[in-house]
Amino acid sequence: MRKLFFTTGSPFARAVRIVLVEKGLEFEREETFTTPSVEERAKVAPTLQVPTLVDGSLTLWDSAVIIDYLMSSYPGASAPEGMDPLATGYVRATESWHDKLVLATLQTFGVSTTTVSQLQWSGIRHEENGHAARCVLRNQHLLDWFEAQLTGAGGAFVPGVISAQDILLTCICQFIETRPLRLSWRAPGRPKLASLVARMERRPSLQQEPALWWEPGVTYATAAEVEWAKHKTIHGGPSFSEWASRSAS
Ligand SMILES: N[C@@H](CCC(=O)N[C@@H](CS)C(=O)NCC(=O)O)C(=O)O
Repeated sequence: MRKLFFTTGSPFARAVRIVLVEKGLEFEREETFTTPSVEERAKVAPTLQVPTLVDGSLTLWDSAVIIDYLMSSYPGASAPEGMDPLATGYVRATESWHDKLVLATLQTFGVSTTTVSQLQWSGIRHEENGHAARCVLRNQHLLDWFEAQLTGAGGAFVPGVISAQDILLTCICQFIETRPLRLSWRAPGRPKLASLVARMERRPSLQQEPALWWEPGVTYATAAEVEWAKHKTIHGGPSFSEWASRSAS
């Protein structure tokens, strides 16, 4: 049986979980809520990071490699009724450099975002730290660039299908939205991005594998964030942005 090692909140792992569901592939969940010891993690990947997929004799880490592997190795499953099918490949043969550039830039967006989150765990708020503040600014430049790459009013990286790029961008945007990071991906100048996320949210695979919230040992929280966290569980409860807008009105 194939097995996925992942941490509950990871947007990278969520993209992999969604591709597994889209492909109709069963998998065993090796999920951790807290950060295991270096020794434990080193058994799973030399990066000390997950997701890692074990499929038969193959062990792969890094979401980009895993998603490429899944999309290239397994036949497509039928799309949910009335919805676009999953793309047949990780990148298009005719647009491979552009598609790879978008995927690499999405990785940078994911790392920039999880860095802000990881620093918060350690009590370092982006408002008070030069590196984290630069990650926040980088994100705004990246989001504008992604908006420019999306095509059609509905917003898609690859017309007519759900691509790995669509999945990754949605996972990172929803990661931002479900946490008290004081970040935003929404802006009036990004209508295609808003359409993409809204469309993806309706897809059964994203609902089956929701954005999960878990941050071990949070030390940074404001009173509002602590109050919000009381209503939040790993598998449910309001996102921070929903909570903040409800409390403001
Ligand atoms: N480039 C990697 C990033 C994976 C990653 O950052 N994983 C985080 C969870 S979101 C992790 O395992 N962090 C633990 C650590 O860095 O020690 C991928 O796409 O899989």
